[in-house]
Amino acid sequence: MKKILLSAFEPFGREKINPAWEAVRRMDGEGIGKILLPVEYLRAGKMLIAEIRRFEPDIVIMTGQAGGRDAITPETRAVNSRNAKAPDSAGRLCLGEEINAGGEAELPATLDPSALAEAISAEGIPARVSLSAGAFVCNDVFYQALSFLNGTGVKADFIHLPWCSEQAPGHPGEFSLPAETMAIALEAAVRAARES
Ligand code: PCA
Repeated sequence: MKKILLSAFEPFGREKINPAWEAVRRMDGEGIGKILLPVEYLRAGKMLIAEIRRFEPDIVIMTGQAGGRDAITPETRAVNSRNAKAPDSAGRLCLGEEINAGGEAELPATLDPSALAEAISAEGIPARVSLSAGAFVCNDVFYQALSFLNGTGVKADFIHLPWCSEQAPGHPGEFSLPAETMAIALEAAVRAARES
């Protein structure tokens, strides 16, 4: 059974929960590892890499909140940039700097995002491939993980999740899904990743 490490983030900004952790914490089963990361540039990626070294997964699926999206969105690539209007949870503001000075401008997901999106859609849950993971902490972790895993054969992708139902009252008119549904989506993604 292929080992899979799932990562998620703590709540950030004004949110009290993060849909990514709400989904990941519901995941169970043989060969599943989980890690909760702080929303901090650099440190979150270092923590994930330390856990990859310890757990030795075959596959890494990172997850994060993308409030306002109307589907579950496996990402196609990470970019070599930190650029967001909001500071991270440690108060660090990055308005355009490279993650790895002189590194590749972008790194492709090594798990096929289309296969993940198809597996989630097959459960009747809205899913589509995303072309941008942004340039905040999610992308930062994604880029660091792909760099670290380059050449190891360990496959990885990042999945962004919409608001979950508990957050919906704070975001009227925006799309949301129950956390249980997001967990079903992640289970489908895990199965597809193991088959790939
Ligand atoms: N979403 C943010 C960072 C943490 C999270 O869950 C992002 O998309 O970068």
